[in-house]
Amino acid sequence: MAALVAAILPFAAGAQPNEALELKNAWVRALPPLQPNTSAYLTLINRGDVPVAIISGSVDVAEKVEIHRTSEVDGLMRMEQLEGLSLAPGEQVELAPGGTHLMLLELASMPAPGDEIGLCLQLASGGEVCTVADVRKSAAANNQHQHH
Ligand SMILES: [Cu+2]
Repeated sequence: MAALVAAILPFAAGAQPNEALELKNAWVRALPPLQPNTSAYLTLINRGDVPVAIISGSVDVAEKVEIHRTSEVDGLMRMEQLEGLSLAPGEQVELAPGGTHLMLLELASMPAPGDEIGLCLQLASGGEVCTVADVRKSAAANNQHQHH
């Protein structure tokens, strides 16, 4: 086993791949307080020169984070869990309502609008990228006022 590891290691000694995932505009949807789960959205940009694979996420307010995709099947909106998300160098992916999102499961308590939540994504490379997500009721920051 030791010989095998030694044989593989020098392979990594060449040009260091530059892995750089940028997280932007992260927000968490505030739902009624008794809901056990909610969702988080953000923009992912691969600023590096190698592909980036996201394999999981974590937040301090929920037991579990899953990567979900919403799609319409026979006129019904359904959520499907994804194994992960991959971004090619330069690629940008929007996680937004009605599409791909992060599902925050088994919340300790529902976050309130105005809260800030630390959100991290774990990468297949072993790295981790973190950001701060704002808590809001809806996608548009300038659309906070509900009509009566
Ligand atoms: Cu979901």
